Amino acid sequence: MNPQRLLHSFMGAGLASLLLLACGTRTPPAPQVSAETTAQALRAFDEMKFGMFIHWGLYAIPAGEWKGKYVRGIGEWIMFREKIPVAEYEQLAKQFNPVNFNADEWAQLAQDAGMRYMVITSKHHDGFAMFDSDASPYNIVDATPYGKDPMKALSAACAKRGIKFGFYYSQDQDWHEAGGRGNTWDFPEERDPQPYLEGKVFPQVKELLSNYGDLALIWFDTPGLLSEQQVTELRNLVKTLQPSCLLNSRIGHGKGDYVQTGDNAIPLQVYTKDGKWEVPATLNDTWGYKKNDTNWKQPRDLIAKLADIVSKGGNYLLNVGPTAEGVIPQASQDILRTIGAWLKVNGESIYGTSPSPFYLPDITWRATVKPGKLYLHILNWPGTKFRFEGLESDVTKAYLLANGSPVPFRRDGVALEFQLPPTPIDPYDTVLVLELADQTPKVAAGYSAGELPNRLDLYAWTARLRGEEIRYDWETQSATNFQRVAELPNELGWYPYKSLDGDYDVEITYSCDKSAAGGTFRLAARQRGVGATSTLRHVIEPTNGKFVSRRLEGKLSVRPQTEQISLGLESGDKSSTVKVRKITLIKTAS
Ligand code: FHN
Repeated sequence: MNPQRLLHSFMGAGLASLLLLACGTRTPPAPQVSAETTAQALRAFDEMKFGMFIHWGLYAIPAGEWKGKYVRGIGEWIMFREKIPVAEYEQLAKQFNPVNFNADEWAQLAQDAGMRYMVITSKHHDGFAMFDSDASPYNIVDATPYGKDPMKALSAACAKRGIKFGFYYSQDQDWHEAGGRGNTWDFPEERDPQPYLEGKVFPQVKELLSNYGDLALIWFDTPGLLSEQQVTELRNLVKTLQPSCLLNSRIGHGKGDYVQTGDNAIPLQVYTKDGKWEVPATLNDTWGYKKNDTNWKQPRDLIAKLADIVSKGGNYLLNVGPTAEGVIPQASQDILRTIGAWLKVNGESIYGTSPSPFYLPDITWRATVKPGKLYLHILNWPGTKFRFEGLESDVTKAYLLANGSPVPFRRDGVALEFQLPPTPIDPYDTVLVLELADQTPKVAAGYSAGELPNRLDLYAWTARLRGEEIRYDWETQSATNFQRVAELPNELGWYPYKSLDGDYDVEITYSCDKSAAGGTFRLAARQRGVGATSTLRHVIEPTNGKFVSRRLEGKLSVRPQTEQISLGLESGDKSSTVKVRKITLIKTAS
């Protein structure tokens, strides 16, 4: 055992850190990282577009069930939700033996899926290190019968395939430590994060940056209450060891290199004002493995979301939750390989592209760009006539990317009318390529990504589905099953990212039969840390199963600081089967 590990086993993180500090192992001062180093790393990150997120840890053993009881919510939060004492949760380590873990299989799956980078939980909020750590004996090598470091094998397997590698690390929340945030059932006393940072976080982050080759990024999470100085120290540590390693915005205090959206939260429209961004997203309703969660998103939805995100300027980091035996669930594998098959044919329209220069009016299409080319991703087939408005550049050629077959078209002012086949040639996303006379598409006035119209449709498909019961139906293009569940209600959430500022009239388009009418929609603009800042209500009427649009009473006030516009039911499960297609925000002169 090395001296640091020895110190920890005798003294615990706090005391050991004081001693190590005194011995001079403190993090060095701000490193000089040239702007070009970061810019280059960001360009490489931007080009990759699609990555694999992996949540793997001790929580895969209970897999969503504790003492025979189903535990709601995301699987990796089971310790917190059930307030499991450290002494009890720690026992899971003695059972953790992922004998079926095969790093090459995981990396190969990422490659088959067309994912260009991988980010895996090195330590989640439960505090357990999934790598060999001298900083804490609570790690996979020292505390489990498995006794090996899977991260070594995984980083090597990714490097072999040219897949960029990065670590997730929960820096502030750590339910295993008194100085970590979150565990108030074992540690009710006031917390001092500094000894925990010095004794566990800084040394572990140093290990991650020293022992696993070049890291594309470190993915911090839930920054919480760390001070600006503490976060700066963390950033400096990373940049000193690997200047080109990117940091996500969840490091806190604006110290990240790129922006993270909320979980499963896709910006409403093209979003470029805050630099590069990424959407972390689940394949079902959990990050860590839950044995009963089979609510898998379907390839059509995921491929369309990939096109949607890339079209808006982001990267898609899509999660898998392996079992305690080390296996990625077969359903996840099948879905990912289907996405990979689509990317094999259509990858040209995703990797290395720029976002749509057009505002996105509905959910028929999304656009991506390369010099001299515009890719139109047709997500909802419009039939044989497809009218696309707003392109001024001359189109020299139009064809389907999948088979090269030419697509006839004619111009009508700033509109192009394409003659499409009656049915899509790809069940998920048929890409129409336009070769342009200009390197960069010229966009007609009123159609550019920065110019939102006075009537703005927010479709259910572009919303985050919150809760375990709510579902999206492609046939009717609507969301349904808004169950009222204490704590975790089912809702739709839209994320404007500073694109809206004003008081809006609102229409809601929904359908509802007699038996389900009578509940109340609640539409709210919410601000982080504040809650609802503006709320409108509407009593649900019977519509005989037809979609109707109804104006809500009052105006919804949305400001740049509004994080989310959410729609749920205020009362009465009886309306849970209402189908919501969209809300429309109508800007009125003030
Ligand atoms: O609390 C975590 C959660 O468990 C998961 O890791 C996600 C992934 O983005 N991040 C936090 C919540 O935002």
